[in-house]
Amino acid sequence: METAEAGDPARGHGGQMMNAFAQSAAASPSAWKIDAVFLFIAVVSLFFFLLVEGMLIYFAIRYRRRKGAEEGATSEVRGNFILEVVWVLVPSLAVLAFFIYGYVVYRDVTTPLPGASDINVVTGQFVYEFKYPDGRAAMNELRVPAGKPVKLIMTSRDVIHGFFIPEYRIKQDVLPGRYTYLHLQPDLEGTFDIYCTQYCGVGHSTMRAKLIVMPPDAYAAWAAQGEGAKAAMSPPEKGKALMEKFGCMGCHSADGTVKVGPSFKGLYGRRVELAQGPAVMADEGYIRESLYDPGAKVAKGFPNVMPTYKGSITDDDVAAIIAHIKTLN
Ligand code: HEC
Ligand SMILES: [Cu+2]
Repeated sequence: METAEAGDPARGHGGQMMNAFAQSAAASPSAWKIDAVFLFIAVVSLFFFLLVEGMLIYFAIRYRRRKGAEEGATSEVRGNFILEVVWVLVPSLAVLAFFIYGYVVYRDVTTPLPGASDINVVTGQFVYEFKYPDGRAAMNELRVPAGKPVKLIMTSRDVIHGFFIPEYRIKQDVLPGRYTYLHLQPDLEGTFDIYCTQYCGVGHSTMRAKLIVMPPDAYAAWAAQGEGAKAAMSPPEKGKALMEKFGCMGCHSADGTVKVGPSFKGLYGRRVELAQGPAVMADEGYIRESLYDPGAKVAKGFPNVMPTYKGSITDDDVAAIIAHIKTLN
């Protein structure tokens, strides 16, 4: 397998542009998909630019005022129905094609990849913290095995940050108080830059991280070696302990039994019918909201009696609780 190094001097120069396109295309499918939309829009726009400007210049020269020419020697054109229909229809169709193609690719790169492993990302001024399901954690270094899709579940503990992997052409804001996602398909081994794209304070320009795509066996060795360094409890274990401590299991169950509230068994990813309004998907954002603002979306058929845990359960602990609920599927 090929490898890439971020900041490689052979890339990024104008003459190497096609090379850089090829390199990114190999890095992740999202890169060539987004490049293809960009190139399509650029080529169609270039065609119309040359057509319109070319005709402008041609007519300006062809029909310029000549010395000694009689006034009114040029025929007076008052309109042309067919031409007008064509110049309204053709650009409209082109713009519609940009929209449809762009939307299809957008939907594609924002759809979860089958078999992806979850990694939690917490941003803060001015660092990225990566948390793996088994309890490993790392600052500013996201290590993943090549060829295996990854789902990043991101939130911020202070202000809005960005998460941009230029090589993959994908970017997502990271917000305090809610979860946003990025779906990675790391195909090419190597090191790639991650940048913050929101002006988040004085240290913004130093807010960078590295995506390190490793050969699967080297990744496994790295993960095993991190075993000793990781926290005493993995997030799901911590989540389970917290839920016992906060008395959640008095109203909820892990085995499908309905008590005062719904069971957590199979909750994650399920469609939840609500007492008010349409059904929602039980994702990270829904579970978090259930804890902080339980009355906002009340599950159908249940009383609105769950207390709020805002102020008593931190964002880190919410992530652990979510991790535990996921294990009950
Ligand atoms: C006093 C009983 C009670 C306690 C304690 C309680 N809940 Fe709830 N919970 C409910 C009820 C009733 C509902 C359904 C109504 C609603 O959506 O608000 C619910 C809904 C939920 C939902 C949405 C489930 C779904 O199927 O839509 C989640 C997630 C949740 N609770 C998590 C927790 C967690 C985690 C704790 C502990 C930190 C907890 N609850 C403590 C009663 C409780
Ligand atoms: Cu930032």
